[in-house]
Amino acid sequence: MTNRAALPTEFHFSSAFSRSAFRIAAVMMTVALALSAAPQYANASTFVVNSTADASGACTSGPGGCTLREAIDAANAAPGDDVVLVPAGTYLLNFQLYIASNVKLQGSGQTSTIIDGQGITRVLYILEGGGSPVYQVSIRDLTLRNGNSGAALGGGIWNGGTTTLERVSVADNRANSQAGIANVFNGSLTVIDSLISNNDAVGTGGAGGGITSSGGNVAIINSTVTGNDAPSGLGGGLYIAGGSASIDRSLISNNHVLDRGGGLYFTAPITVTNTTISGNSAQGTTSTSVPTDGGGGVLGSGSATFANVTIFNNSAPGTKTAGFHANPGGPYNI
Ligand SMILES: [Ca+2]
Repeated sequence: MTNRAALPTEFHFSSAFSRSAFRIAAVMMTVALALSAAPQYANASTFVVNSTADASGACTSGPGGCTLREAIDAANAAPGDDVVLVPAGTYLLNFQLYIASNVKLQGSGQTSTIIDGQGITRVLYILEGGGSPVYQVSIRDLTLRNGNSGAALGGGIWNGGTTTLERVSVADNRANSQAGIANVFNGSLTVIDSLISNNDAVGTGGAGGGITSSGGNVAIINSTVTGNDAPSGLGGGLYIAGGSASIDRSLISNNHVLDRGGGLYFTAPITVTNTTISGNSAQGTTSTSVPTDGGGGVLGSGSATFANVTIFNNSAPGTKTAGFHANPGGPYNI
């Protein structure tokens, strides 16, 4: 028996016709599998980034022919829902990337695909749709870091779309206010298996170090929000000011704020479950007229449900509340 006969290709094709038929069937099967795996991108074009440079122009398939900016611009221009594949590399931006399309941005891993604003520009702007979210955006397996939007909101991400982050790091971004991610208008944000770290809202009165929402729903699932800072304002880790929010199976730790709500500050409805809030701190500087104010871990007002939440080792000075402080406005189910 020959090696060939022993291979698992023993279909014993008797003619060129049957081999062609098999190939066609195989291609159809591959297409069907691809479509079933990503039905929301069924009409997708795929743009493959092959340069770490930051340049604008046509996205072409030759060596160095498609930068990240060119791939996203191509996806914005192409009809249908598109995929941008971003291989391992550090992508230094000179200006923010602008998403105005349904797009899936797929990196190769949080530690290998790095998109870096160099401290001079916001990293990602996801266009709002005049008050309603129009773009479906999925970002997976990459890091967005070192953004700086200055006086504008959202040093890492300005989100006006319906956006999901999965296995994404949003780290070391700056803005005067709302440093890591600003969820705005009717934008909605889902954060899964991700890390929001060391983002700083550095302006006077700046609020929201990690994630801020004045928009639609924010859902944080199995993620970590840590080391974020609003050194002169409210809401070091998370600032939920509009819409609604849910936090599940997550860790909010070691965030800091000058004023109130070191880990979490909320004035909109929120549900927190199966989550640990620890090591956060608030100085409570503007709350001297309310001696128990502060909220090193959490400070909020409005409807809230906390279930199976561990709040420990947070701090605030003097008589101010270290762990959880709720202003009138509940009810609270904690
Ligand atoms: Ca498109």
